[in-house]
Amino acid sequence: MPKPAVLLSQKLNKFIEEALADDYDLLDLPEEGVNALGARAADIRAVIAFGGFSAEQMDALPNLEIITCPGVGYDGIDTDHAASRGIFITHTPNVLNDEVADTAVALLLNTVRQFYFAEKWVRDGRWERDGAFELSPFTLKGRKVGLYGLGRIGEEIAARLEPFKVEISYHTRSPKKGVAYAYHPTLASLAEAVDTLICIVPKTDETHKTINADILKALGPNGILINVGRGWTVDEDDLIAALEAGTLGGAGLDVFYDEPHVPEKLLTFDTVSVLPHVASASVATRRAMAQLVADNLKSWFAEGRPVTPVPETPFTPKV
Ligand code: NAP
Ligand code: 8YV
Repeated sequence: MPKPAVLLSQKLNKFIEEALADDYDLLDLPEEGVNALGARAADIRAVIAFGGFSAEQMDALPNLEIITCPGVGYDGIDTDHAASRGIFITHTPNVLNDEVADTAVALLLNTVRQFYFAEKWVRDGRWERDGAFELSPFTLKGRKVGLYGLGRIGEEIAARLEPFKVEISYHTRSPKKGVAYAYHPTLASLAEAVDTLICIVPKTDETHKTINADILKALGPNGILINVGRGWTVDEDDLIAALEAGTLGGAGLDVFYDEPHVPEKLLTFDTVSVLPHVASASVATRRAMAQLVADNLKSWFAEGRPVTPVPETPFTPKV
């Protein structure tokens, strides 16, 4: 029995190849794209893709059965087209919740207390040379934190924030059962009620640039925006304008609109903390994500059922 051929559409998680090497015939996506696979295109039964896989790419692979996304966000993978072709999509929910929630809290503290700049002060020898670092203009104490998104990761962020004694509320499309935090039916009403907004919603048509000038202004001059969801959700021009005008206090960002590009202007504010999309990027968590990719493929090829399919491709057993 030949090993199933699996196409790696990009190299993001180095543990994936390690987890799949023994059981699959692994192929790299040619730089010229799927059409350059030639005769091998017909062999491919699975694709590993993060950040997108189009209908056109799927159609170049006539025997494609499953696309496994090594991340929880599977935006850019054409779910409708996959469903119409009977192609399953899987992702890696839950195994990264803790890491991403930890990062959100770290980013929040870094932003309000300017710890990056404080550490740089020491490393640059300025403590000894120039004296004490400046007082941070913001504090976490007494903040009202609004979560835009209260799913798997949002809930973990909220749980971590409880001991900080901040007031927590949230906005999602529908109220979450069994949750005591105050619910806001719109993002605008959440932003009016809080001074700190944490974004952890997926990239969808509905969430495009929803964090705009009005939302940022509502957070106010003491306001802080934290984004660990997708850069897609924030209007970066509006964010820069709000920071420049002082209508928003600061921002902590792990994700950007056009990664890896980060608008240069954002880097000029010492009330902005930036990370290169590393919320899940620890060895332990990336290994767990790679293992879940492998588990999905194993279960699919052995039993015809993936472990963690996305909701748009509801599970129907192959056998
Ligand atoms: P999840 O469990 O599906 O939660 C998504 C939450 O967003 C839910 O509470 C959902 O509630 C809400 N939501 C969805 N669409 C909305 C809308 N239009 N308006 C308001 N709320 C909306 O997903 P998750 O596992 O927590 O992950 C969330 C996202 O985080 C991922 O999709 C990914 O993009 C991002 N992420 C980023 C990193 C990183 O490295 N920075 C790592 C992991 C995940 P309702 O359905 O009730 O609206
Ligand atoms: C990673 C993510 O950057 O899971 C997501 O949606 O954005 C992050 O965990 C991604 O999985 C890269 O492998």
